[in-house]
Amino acid sequence: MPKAKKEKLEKSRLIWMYTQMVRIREFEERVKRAFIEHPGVIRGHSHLGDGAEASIVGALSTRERNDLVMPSYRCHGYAIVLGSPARNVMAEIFGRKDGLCKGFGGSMHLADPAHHFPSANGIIGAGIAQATGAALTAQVKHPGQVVYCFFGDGASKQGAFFESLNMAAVWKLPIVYVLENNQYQAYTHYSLEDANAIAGDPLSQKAQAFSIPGVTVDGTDALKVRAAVQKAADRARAGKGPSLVESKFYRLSAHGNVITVPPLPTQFPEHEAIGVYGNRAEFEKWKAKDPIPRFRAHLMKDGVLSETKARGIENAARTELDDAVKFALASPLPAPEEAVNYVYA
Ligand SMILES: Cc1ncc(C[n+]2csc(CCOP(=O)(O)OP(=O)(O)O)c2C)c(N)n1
Ligand SMILES: [Mg+2]
Repeated sequence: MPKAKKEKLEKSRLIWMYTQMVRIREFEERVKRAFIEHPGVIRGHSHLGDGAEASIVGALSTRERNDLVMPSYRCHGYAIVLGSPARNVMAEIFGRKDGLCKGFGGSMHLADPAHHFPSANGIIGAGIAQATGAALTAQVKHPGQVVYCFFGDGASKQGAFFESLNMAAVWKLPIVYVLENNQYQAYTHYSLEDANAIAGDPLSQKAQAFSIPGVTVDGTDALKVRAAVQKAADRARAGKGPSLVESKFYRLSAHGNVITVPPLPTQFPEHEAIGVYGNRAEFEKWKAKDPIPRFRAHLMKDGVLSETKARGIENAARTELDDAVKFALASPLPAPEEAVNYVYA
């Protein structure tokens, strides 16, 4: 490819990455706000991906057209990056008729097969087994297709993780396992010293048990995630089997938003106030590494993004997401008689 064309392609990809990161953040901000501005509109839990933007977009930027993506229940960002219209994703979280799954899935069970997103999963670790099954189908029926499987640090303790990685390694399945180490498993810190909750740090060393590549990357740096996941995807596509990429970042919000009736007493007022479970010093340390301003500054330094262009992207995302909320609020709830539709067993 001529140099100029390659550079142009590179530039448009970087701008695409920044745009998607901003869209995820704006989306999640609106979900968080909905719990305050429209209490009761979102039923059940809703888990946000702020802090994960570089990890999500860095990984997904390596995807080829037919590759499948299976995130955990912290899944809003994946859907909108893959192409599901933000207004339908928002309507799904609001449980509305115009939702991605007609209002039957909710925040944790988004699915959009037309956009290569078979389903998310509320059961910790279950998606790892499902994605591994999808990779077996890919190997048998769709040569060249790679499955991207995302799951948390907590999920890497589940039996499904060990069984799936064993099978994928033995059968050399075309799958990339992205372990999203956001440092918390609900309210428990991942580190051995702090909580005695998980053995082995870095968590990527679990790959050694299966003789597959395992690497830990700075998950607040979109380009570092992209490079590691690209290597893993190339390997999978070449028929050499799975890899494990541990992407380490920080959950910038609380574990999940939930409206309970009656409301639970606030057990940790300090943490609730800043939206996370950890202490303020820890939060501030990681907030300083917020992936979005970092990537913005990087692109501006390299001359990829101007202030005007960046503001244009940010304003467009705000307009898109304000519209998504309006659309979701205006959409009706599904009719009660529809409750038994789509029930197969
Ligand atoms: C099998 C199972 N056990 C327990 C839970 C309750 N639970 C919900 S979230 C969570 C923590 C998951 O932590 P992690 O895998 O790190 O994902 P994160 O929320 O940090 O993205 C737990 C234990 C569940 N949903 N499924
Ligand atoms: Mg976690």
